[in-house]
Amino acid sequence: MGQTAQQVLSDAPTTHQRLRDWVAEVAQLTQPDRVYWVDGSEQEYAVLTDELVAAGTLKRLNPELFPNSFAAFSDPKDVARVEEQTFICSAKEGDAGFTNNWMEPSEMKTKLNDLFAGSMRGRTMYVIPFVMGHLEAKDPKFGVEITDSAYVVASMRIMAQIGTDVLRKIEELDAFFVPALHSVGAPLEPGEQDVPWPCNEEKWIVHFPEERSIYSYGSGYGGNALLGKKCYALRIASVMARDEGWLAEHMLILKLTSPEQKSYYLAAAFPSACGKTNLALLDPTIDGWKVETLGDDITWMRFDDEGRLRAVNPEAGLFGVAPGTGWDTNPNAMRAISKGNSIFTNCALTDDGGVWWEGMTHETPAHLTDWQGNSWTPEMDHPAAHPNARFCTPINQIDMLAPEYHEPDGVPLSAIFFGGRRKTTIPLVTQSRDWSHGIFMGSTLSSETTAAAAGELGRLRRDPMAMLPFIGYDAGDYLKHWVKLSSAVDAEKLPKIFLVNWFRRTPDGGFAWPGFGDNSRVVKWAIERIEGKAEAVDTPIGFVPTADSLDLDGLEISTEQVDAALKVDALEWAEEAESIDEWYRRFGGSLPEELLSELEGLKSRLG
Ligand code: OXD
Ligand code: MN
Repeated sequence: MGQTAQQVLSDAPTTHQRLRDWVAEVAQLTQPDRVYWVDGSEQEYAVLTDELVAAGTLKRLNPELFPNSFAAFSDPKDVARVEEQTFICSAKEGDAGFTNNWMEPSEMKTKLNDLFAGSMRGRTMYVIPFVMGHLEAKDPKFGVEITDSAYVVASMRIMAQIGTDVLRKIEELDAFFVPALHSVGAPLEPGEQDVPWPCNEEKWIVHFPEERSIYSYGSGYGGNALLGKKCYALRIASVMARDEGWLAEHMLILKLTSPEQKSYYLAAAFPSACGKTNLALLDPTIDGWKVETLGDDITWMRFDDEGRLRAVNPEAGLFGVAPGTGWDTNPNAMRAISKGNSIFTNCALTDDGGVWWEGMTHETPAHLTDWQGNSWTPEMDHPAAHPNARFCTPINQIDMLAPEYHEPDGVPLSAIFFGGRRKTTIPLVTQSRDWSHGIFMGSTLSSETTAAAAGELGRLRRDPMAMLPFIGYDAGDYLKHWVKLSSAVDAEKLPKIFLVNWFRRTPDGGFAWPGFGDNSRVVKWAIERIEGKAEAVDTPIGFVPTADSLDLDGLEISTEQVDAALKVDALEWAEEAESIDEWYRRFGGSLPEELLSELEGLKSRLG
């Protein structure tokens, strides 16, 4: 049936002309049965989730185990971000760079127009005003997502501030907003029965950096469909940041307080599914140190008037990888999740109406329903939860949330960590020689691939600043931006940079380092380096801890393990330098000179 453009306009609860026009235009194109403006209220959430339960998309969990929480199960072909189908359609191909897919913008617009034409038929079109970061920020970053998925609306309410308050602020400031259009690409013919997880085999995640717009078609998976997250707060925000003089990064933010009650803030970049949420919610195993969190995935940073780099988390929720998150490994996350108000996707179900995933508890339940709805027992040779199963939980349910999370201007950083998942070569921790060497470390970051993106697992790939799938423009220009932005700042005030690797193996194949809570020992060493207290060996690759300078009190770890964790192996590094050389050649001419000099410096130090 659909609403006419006039009806859509007369029902629009806003005076913001550009928004009115865009909503009417999208409704005209996509032909939904009705248009609904999301107010963000609790009551609305209750109605939407009831509807999703009735439709079979959500299953209400046992409220005694997980209050006000739901499980969703996706189509098995829609479980992760689709990087091959993710595009940066800048006006010039060179501006997208070699790390992105590109198509000529008008050609892509034609394609998208065809795909979105009638794509919401038989469905409701939801309009979600949202803000990334604080509504009271000096320059609040607004977006409006239009989607035909109520699952997306419910999840966006956890991940961002959405609804009427945001809309009023957009009107009051007559503000710019990023238009973000999403459709699962599964129109319903009259009388056609819907499926629990509508989606389309064909998927497109497209960004137009110059006009700062986002189009996502065919997928309901969070990283493809909750458009405030990767699409806006990283890809589009990285372009805004380049133009406006700040940084949008794939980082967590931690607050650390020493036994002497001195506090420090640290941001850390790791590729997807490499333990950012675990580090963000670290439970320290060393006495007297306190950890609080401000964020687990995305950090926006800018230099303040005093030349300090300040960081804010633009998100309101966690969209964490469930497998590997457990009462042993991450009790803080488990406590936050157990408070409820969460949406779980592709986890297994327990017989008493809860969710379970690999690593959640010591003992595997004797019987489960796996993420594909089949009866499951521990003898089976496939995991019960999908390896990229997710929990979506409000951040304010974290007991250890630092009060500064709520400060619009964020916190001044003392340190930045870059980390990857590497079996060899990269020591447990290396302090960079200086800021420029730290950018070099970030630019050469590498990791074995994980289940967060569709594709082969365990393949080594370079992932600059853990931003490979998220840089919204040319990667060389992005690195130039890092170099340029800090060049005018007093070097003393810059955060100290460290490269870390929790995943190195011993010669017999075991993990050299226990990881999780014991990573607090590495953080402590980094803070002591900043304070000028901890010893280090000045190696060709940077400053690596002496075995004595790491606090290993109470830790059961063999000398062989410590040696394997800290080793700088000349042969491995000769290969690494070669591989960095190859990586750098892929940038063509756009790599900053400073980084080429850093590579030359490394090679000459390695001899
Ligand atoms: C995420 C990702 O979901 O990086 O955070 O894929
Ligand atoms: Mn991420």
